[in-house]
Amino acid sequence: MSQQARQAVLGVAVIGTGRMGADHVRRINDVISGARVAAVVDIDADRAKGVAAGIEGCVPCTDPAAAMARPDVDAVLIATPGPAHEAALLTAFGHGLPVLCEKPLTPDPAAALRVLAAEQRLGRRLVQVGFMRRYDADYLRLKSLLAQGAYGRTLMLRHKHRNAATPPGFTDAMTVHDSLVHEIDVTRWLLEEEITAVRVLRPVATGRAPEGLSDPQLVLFETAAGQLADTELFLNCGFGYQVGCEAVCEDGTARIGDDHGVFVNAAGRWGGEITPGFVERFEDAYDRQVQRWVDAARRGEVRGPGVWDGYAAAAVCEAGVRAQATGERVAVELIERPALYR
Ligand code: ISE
Repeated sequence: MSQQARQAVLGVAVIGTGRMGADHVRRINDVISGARVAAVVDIDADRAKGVAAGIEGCVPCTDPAAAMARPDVDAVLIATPGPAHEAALLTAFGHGLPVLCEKPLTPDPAAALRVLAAEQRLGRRLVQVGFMRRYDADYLRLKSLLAQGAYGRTLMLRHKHRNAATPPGFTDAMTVHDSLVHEIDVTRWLLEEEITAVRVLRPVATGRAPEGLSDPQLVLFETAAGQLADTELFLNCGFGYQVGCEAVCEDGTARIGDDHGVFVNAAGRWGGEITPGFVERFEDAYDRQVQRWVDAARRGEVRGPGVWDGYAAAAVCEAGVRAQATGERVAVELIERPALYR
């Protein structure tokens, strides 16, 4: 990117216009500053045209490579399903474009390692991975408390991750790759330690879970420093969206994620509303994530969770899926962290 382009509005190609892709197009267009949607890509040409319509100067494409080759494209936001990420990332690397890649970086560690090797060959970081909880105000507060050692050393994390219902076709492996992956990232980020082993326990399934899906599940991570982090993963709880975390430290505990919306007293009762879904719960975090990415890209920098974090998450997911299938404690295998990511 030239110095001139750095100061100008960033032209973004959004690859994939499904639920998250379309939401990011809206965000870049209506919410954040310093960027415009220069191109949208979808294998469904009509869908791409529909999303591009009404956005000044936005070109609809069906081929990611064609969009990335456009002279008005300065950066790429990848929001296709995970298996398509590797090819799009490598194409972006070929053009030297900064990327915001929705999670997962890749579905498996072998593909993540190929991306890691390609980025190392470039010798600089180009990718921010869409682990949006790192931009959520509550998680940021908890991170800062733990980093300051406000309550002494952190011994355990107790996560809860509840969704009202899973979308059709959701599998046991997806409970790890799509949902638990957030606790994997947040655990590594909050504790600044790698996860070394995973165990998964499966109690009797809720009647709300589709046939064959293990729900709820209780997951236990061990870290390199000997801390434990457990997660209640309950993806068909029926009543709404609840994500939270309690850090158990030597001199106290700190908890985030209780709903803090409007509190009502009426008709002899008190109460409030439960957030319906992750788009609403993490709206501000998504906005902040994309704004930070745009700001950094305009300065010619890449910040935030990167390819190493995406690779480490994929390695823990692989262990998690094996732990689910075997009921055993499964050790996580990681390569040594390369200098680019230290
Ligand atoms: C979804 O893909 C997300 O990223 C949400 O944050 C998570 O709560 C949900 O379980 C996933 O399916």
